[in-house]
Amino acid sequence: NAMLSWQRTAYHFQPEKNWMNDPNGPLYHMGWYHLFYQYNPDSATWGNITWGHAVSVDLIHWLYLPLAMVPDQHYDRKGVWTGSATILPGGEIKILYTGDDDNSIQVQNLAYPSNHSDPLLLNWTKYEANPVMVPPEGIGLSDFRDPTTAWVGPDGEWRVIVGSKINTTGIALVYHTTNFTSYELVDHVLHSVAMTGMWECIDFYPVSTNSSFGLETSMVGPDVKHVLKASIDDLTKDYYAIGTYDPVNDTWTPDDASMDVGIGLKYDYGWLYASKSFYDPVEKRRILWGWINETDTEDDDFAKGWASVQAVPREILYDDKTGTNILQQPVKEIESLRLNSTEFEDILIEAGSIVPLDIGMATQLDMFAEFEIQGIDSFKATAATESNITECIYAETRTSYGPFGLAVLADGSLSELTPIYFRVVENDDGRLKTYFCADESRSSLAPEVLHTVYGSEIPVLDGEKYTVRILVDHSIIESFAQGGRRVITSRVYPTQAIYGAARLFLFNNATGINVTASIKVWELNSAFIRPFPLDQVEH
Ligand code: DQQ
Repeated sequence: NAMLSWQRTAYHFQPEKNWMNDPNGPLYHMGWYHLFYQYNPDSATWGNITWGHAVSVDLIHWLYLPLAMVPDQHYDRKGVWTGSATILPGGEIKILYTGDDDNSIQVQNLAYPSNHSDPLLLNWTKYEANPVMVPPEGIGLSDFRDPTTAWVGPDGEWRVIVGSKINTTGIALVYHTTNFTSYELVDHVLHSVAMTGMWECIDFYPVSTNSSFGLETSMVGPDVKHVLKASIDDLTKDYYAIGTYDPVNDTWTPDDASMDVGIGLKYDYGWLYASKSFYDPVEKRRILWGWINETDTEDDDFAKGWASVQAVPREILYDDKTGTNILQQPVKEIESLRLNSTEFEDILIEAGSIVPLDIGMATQLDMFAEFEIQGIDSFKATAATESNITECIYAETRTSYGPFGLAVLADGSLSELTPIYFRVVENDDGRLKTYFCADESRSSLAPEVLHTVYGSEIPVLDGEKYTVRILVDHSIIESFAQGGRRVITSRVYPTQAIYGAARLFLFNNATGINVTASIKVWELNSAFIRPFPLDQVEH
């Protein structure tokens, strides 16, 4: 349906057509970044799941390759589900993935490249004696999936985690292996959290507390903490916590039990699910992939002929300023798409005003904005306490200190707009706290798509301005506040704010304060995402 073609993105990874979900087995090999993904080659809805495959030299421009794995064995006939890659010290690649078998039992399978010296890794061999793990006693036959990247422990054995649940408690089962073909279940879980339900797509990795490099998955040490992430099936959200890993006993303890996995922080307060990270040995960084699911209807997806995109890959770091969260930033390579830029300095946005920014094309943007509240100290004494208006509200709701921020993918008459904003609230003790929000209630005139307000409280430290980096790509808005302490991905479906009609505005809906903003906006080029010309090259 050409009527919906403007929703296609220009620099996000998505297949040419049909359905995609989780990113799988990201890895770097012989000059190429490889991305695999859950893919239905036949339709724009979930089903018949295979592993799609694409490669890139820079994480931005992608070449589609033939399907890497299809459901063709008794142990994966109902679907080649999510899995991860492990690169052994000698460079050998092992993939563990979940197969939905002939009897709809979830089992873990091993696969490896048929030819390691092929940079494109075109052909994959499934291990002849698959499956290598079956649901252990006490685990539901359909509650056992998504093996992680393996890491090696102090005893030289490899560890792999598989997500599951027992009743309503989400759990991470740990297995040991020395050869990737036989596995021993550890007699206790790595971690569990009551009432969080099935844990899908677990990710477990170290972060450095004293450097700005990412860490290889097996790294442990004094300046290392470990992030545990679970995709909470019941909520369709990726939750993480920072904690300490004991590599001898294979247990992990969150720094703050009240912010444990599934009840504390989310990677993304909008739409991002089933994410997976990998270590990039070239740039010594940890990169996160995540699936941005649709929030329109299945009929809309059939009309478009495709569903879902992958988020722009993000670099992950520990936030040593707060010590309580990770930071996520789009990989630096995205900057190679920047075209002309426009800069606005110290723009006054008076209480109750909206300021258009004359930037030309506004459907493919990268921007960085800083906001400062004017005279907050003198105002504070008289402001009414509004902390009972919780969290994120409609952007047009006026309160003492906001909302203020940017309205993106807006049309000139503001019939459609997506406000990305901050809102400051005075606590009972007189201290300020900040919310970071995205209001999708007016993103689209289409009635059938989701219209929700998302967001979270966000740490803003003494002396910091309110800062946000925003990427806009036709129907996706990814917003990273305070250096990536909180992220919101908005999946929006404008019908008016499209092509040349899309605009960008600053706004301040506070009743009591003026705000100044400085903002730099870059137009972004489109990325090349197309089939690999396999017939034209030798590989
Ligand atoms: N998607 C896969 C599963 C995983 C789920 C199936 C998460 O392996 O648990 O497509 O989105």
